[in-house]
Amino acid sequence: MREAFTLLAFFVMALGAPGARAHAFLDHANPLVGSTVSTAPREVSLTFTQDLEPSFSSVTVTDSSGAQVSAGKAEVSGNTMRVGLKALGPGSYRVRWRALSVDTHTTQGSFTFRIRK
Ligand SMILES: [Cu+2]
Repeated sequence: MREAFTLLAFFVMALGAPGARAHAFLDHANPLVGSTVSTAPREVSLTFTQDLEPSFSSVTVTDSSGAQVSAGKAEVSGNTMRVGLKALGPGSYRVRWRALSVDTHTTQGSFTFRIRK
């Protein structure tokens, strides 16, 4: 019984701890982070661990020369953010994202993917 109470107290603390699971981190991406794909993707889509605030979340994609290849504005829906891409050739591309989660914390990061020749 004593153990059960200790365990319960631990769970309550874990659930109540602010910030413990509170930031929007990148959960997964398509194309996958660091991947090499053989077909040029038409969009990049990012899924986060928390819902995003659309007005302050963004994603841009650049080629190896730094030129922007994302087309238009990022579209946010729930915990997913996507952006269209121009027609891409073989090469390395960098995705940079910035996310404001509904708990008002900002996170940002970047990763690359490659399109095979
Ligand atoms: Cu947070």
